Amino acid sequence: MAQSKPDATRKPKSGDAAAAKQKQLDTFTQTHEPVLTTNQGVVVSDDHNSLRAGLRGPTLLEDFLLREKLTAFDHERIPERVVHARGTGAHGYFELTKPMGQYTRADFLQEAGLRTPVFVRFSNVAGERGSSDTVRDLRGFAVKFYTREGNYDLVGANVPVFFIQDAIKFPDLMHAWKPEPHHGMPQASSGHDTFWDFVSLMPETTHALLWLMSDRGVPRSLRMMEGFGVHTFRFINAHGAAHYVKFHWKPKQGRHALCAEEARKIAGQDPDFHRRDLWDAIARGHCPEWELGVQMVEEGREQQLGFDLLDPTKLIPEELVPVQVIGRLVLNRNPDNHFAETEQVAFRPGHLVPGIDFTADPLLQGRLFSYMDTQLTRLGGPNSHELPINRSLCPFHNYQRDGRHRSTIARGAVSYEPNSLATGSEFRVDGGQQGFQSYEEPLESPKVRRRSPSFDDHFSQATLFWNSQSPAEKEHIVSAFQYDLSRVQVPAIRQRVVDNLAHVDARLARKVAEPLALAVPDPKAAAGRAGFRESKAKLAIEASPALSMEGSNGGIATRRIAVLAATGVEIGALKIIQQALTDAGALCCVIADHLGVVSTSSGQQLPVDHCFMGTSSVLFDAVLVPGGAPHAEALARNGNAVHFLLEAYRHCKPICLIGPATELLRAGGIDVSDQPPAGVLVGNGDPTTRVPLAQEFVAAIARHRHWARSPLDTVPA
Ligand code: HDE
Repeated sequence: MAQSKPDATRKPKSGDAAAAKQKQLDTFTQTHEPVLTTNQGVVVSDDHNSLRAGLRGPTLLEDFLLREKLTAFDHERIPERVVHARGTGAHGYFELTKPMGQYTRADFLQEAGLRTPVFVRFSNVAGERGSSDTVRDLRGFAVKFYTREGNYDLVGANVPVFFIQDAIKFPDLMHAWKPEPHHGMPQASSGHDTFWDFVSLMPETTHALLWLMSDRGVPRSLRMMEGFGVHTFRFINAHGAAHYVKFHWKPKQGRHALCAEEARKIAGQDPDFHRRDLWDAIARGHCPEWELGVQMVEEGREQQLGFDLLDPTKLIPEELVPVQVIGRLVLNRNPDNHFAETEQVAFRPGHLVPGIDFTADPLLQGRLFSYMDTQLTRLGGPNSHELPINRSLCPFHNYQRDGRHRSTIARGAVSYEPNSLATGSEFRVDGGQQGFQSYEEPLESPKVRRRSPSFDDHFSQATLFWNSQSPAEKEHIVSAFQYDLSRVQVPAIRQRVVDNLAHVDARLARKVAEPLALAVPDPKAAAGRAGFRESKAKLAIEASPALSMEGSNGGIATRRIAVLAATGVEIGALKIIQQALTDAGALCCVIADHLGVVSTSSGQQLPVDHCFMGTSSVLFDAVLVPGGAPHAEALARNGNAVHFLLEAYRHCKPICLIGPATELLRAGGIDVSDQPPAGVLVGNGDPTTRVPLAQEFVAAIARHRHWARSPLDTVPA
């Protein structure tokens, strides 16, 4: 961070004295042992005992060692974020691949190959800081670019639309979603009365609700999520010409989800599942990567889209305006300290660089106020830009002064502009050549507290999203609505939801209503309600394949494969398959009844990574059970092993069984002797089939889940 420039009115060269003091300190530090000290540098001689009046007497108030340590501890916590409290972050870089000078003058978007350092924080919206990673929720996807022209924050999400159109409803949405205020329950869940009460009375939430209830709400990994800037922004080039722009992050790892039931179980088994996954991948050198894509619309052409670009409940279908890839984001370094970096990072949609500007999206406009405002409380004042994680890498200097936690020492008498006293060293205001300039948008209209009728269409894009899902994805949406609504106590709320859904798709509404003891969904009932606005909007296209995650394949690197083993396991086929999996970057873990080793059929010792007691199939992407009669019989008699496999089966994971290992599935009532179900591979132990089987297994894992498996309701897991 730049210090203030030296002031010409200052007489003694105190900078030299400061440098000399620093040098003295450095020499002192280098020549001293790294011993435990107080914050004042006093060496601590005993860190186990407080100062007492006698061996068995009371503690003395004068014990400044004890008081300093306890005080620091007592104040370790700062208020958590009011939303997006639970998060995890990583460092990396953004590399431009396509120069964008024609559209924007932003410096970091000019030169192909230029790398800009970034810090990214992923977050859950509703849960508190100690809640679980995998609960159904939207995810924040916030990127801070430390550009040469200052920090640029793209504070986005893993869905391209939001629930509400106007910032004035944000506190209501979040009050309804977060734990109910009288008893503080439920934690981090949308499945409760106040959430569904609010959203059912606000039909503009319908499109985002479909995204939340879809597989997007339960990502397999933060690394396997798309990201979106949500709002429409502007690119402005050096001539002042503007294009509307929407931002997309496309994961190289593919787009994948958990099963809803699996996500709920993981929440108990490993509440840190997503943050652990991100941390481990980076630590093992599998650096996650996303492409940055932009959809650009010329000023004036927005009228032809059939919806309002300023409405944050709408997306631009990629089939109407293609996404152009302009760069890549790579996360390659875990934070050194969760608090100092991930917790103290402060993102603001208002952090812009020249060449990028806002639009009048009324949700975005509200965000421009809210972030700085909340950070004043959370980070304790107006100086959070001085925290190392928030500091711009380029110099910054101005006449802002003082305030809590100010650490820059500003020198001299001058703290105002214009001035004549800091001659030769004043911070001159750039005449506009390099500086940020707002887009000169013509505005001439009356002041109103009303919405534009172009915001009235609440359903057509929800229908587009529904139409674009695969049959399995549609089933998941239906059951997610059913799960949440089955937890809603007031029947009238449930009824309102399905009546609204009838405006999206009649079949969707009927299917959701089926097990919920509701009347047949009635679109007319919804249309008659206060706040409901009819719209005659028509879909420009019937379906948008880009909105489905089905078929997305990012390879199997970092996938976790469970290998179940007991005494007598044959390792011939196991070794070949394990090698193929490891070569493709997957991680194989041997799981047995006990830790230590398992004796193989050839008398070797197979090291065990986990025992059944300490892990669960929901923490793995696929299961392999090698051959060997005594081993298969022992596993088939072991309830934990059978449950492990059945659960993986129920969650549609790839399974590879060799020889007698099929007995394990049979023990759970699933016979694979005729036609193995989708994603279940059966090897006969013949050595010539090992390599093709290994390849098939790799391909099955890359396809992620095999939803065509049914019936699943009868599987006892
Ligand atoms: Fe936020 N949002 N938000 N939001 N938001 C916050 O700022 C807010 C919205 C998003 O990792 C808060 O510093 C309002 C949309 C992310 O630190 C708060 C409105 C999108 C993060 C806030 C919105 C987001 C936040 C809480 C409606 C997707 C976490 C702590 C006008 C594009 C950033 C903080 C991080 C955080 C307000 C709507 C994304 C309270 C008023 C839409 C990723 O200021």
